[in-house]
Amino acid sequence: MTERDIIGIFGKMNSGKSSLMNLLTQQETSIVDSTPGTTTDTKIALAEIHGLGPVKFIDTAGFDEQELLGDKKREKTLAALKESDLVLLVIDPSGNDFEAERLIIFEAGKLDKQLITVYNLFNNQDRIHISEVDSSLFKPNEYPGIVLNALDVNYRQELLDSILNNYIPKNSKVELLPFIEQGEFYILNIPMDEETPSGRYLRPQAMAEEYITRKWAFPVSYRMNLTKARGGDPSERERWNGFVASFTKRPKVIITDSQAIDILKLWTPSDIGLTTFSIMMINFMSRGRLPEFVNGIRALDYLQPEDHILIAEACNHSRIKEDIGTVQIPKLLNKYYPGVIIDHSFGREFFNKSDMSRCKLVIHCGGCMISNQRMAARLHDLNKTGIPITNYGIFLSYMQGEETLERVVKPWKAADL
Ligand SMILES: Nc1nc2c(ncn2[C@@H]2O[C@H](COP(=O)(O)OP(=O)(O)O)[C@@H](O)[C@H]2O)c(=O)[nH]1
Ligand code: SF4
Ligand SMILES: [Mg+2]
Repeated sequence: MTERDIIGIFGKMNSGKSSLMNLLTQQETSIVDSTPGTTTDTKIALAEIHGLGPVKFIDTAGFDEQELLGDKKREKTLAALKESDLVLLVIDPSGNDFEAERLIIFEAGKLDKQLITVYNLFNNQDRIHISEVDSSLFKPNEYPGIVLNALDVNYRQELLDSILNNYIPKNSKVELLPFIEQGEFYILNIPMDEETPSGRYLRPQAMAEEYITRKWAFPVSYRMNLTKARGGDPSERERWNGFVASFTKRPKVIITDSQAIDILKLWTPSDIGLTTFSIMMINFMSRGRLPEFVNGIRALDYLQPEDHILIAEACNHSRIKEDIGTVQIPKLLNKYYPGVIIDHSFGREFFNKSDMSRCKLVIHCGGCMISNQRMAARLHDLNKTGIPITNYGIFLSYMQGEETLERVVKPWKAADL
């Protein structure tokens, strides 16, 4: 059974939330009244949106109602916000106090919610206030929006289109490894050093192992000794060769830590596919937008000294000695693109820290710790500003040459991504 997408309607009292709910459901499911606070509770309507599927609408109490502070109503409204996959924020632009809206935006942001602003015009003249209100509440292009009159049924289709065009449904999951075939072997190359936390795999490694097993295929892990491999110690090469030769059925694809790509481009037999955990993760977190990240790498060919590059990590994990984002990638950039200026962003910060107008390329981590929504928002912002984005795995592969890049992308192309 597919789960219903939950669309919550939020805003100040009398902003037109219940009217919007009625517009969406075309029924009198909510009580609409001009006496403040009529929607004493959250109201629910189940509906089917053509092109989206089954949805649950939640009409909520005004965020600014006096009694909301600290009482059950407030809890209910916050619970509705938590539950919502999409927040419709209804704003009457004629007002002069937007604290309630600010609070909703803040809470929705904390929860990584998708949000669409709905400016509800009680009066056509109110239109002139929209841009001022909008710039006081949001960063440019932060969220998509629509302007309408909630009582006018002619806006119904426009509103539905805005939802269909902007909302990423929760059921549109992509496959983690779309090329996995039942009954086949897959090698997970997991180099470990003293600093690798014990007792668990990293999230992408654990996800890959679980996914392959679930697909009735066989994940087999190899702990590569990178120091020995890079140092030319023949014992590591022999151990690897022995491992690969031990399969009675050839493994289909090797999924490696991106850091080991320099070794695996040389050590992977030509009949076995090769890709990296970081590439797998960025495709999954961006819901199948790997081609954008692959195209993004071309920006390297046009780099000039003084150009800025942003290395973005989506979480604040503890940094190890030979950290990819802060040590290895900067080293390669400085070597092959002397004079470029490297900026970093960690965790939730992204746009703020470095000056995006100067930025010529973003190199993003696998993004395993952020939500699909936040990743979509990042891509949306970059697309608007025309800044290309690539990824750690793609970058490290490209640094090994065009052929290696082609090779790590091939399993995904074969899966017709
Ligand atoms: N003229 C006009 N009145 C509206 C509009 N939207 C809502 N109203 C009226 O404003 C009042 C409050 O609307 P309601 O939907 O109950 O607001 P809520 O408190 O946010 O749920 C009702 O009398 C609605 O008929 C609109 O776009 N134009
Ligand atoms: S979010 Fe990025 S930096 Fe953090 S663990 Fe995942 S891939 Fe690494
Ligand atoms: Mg209401």
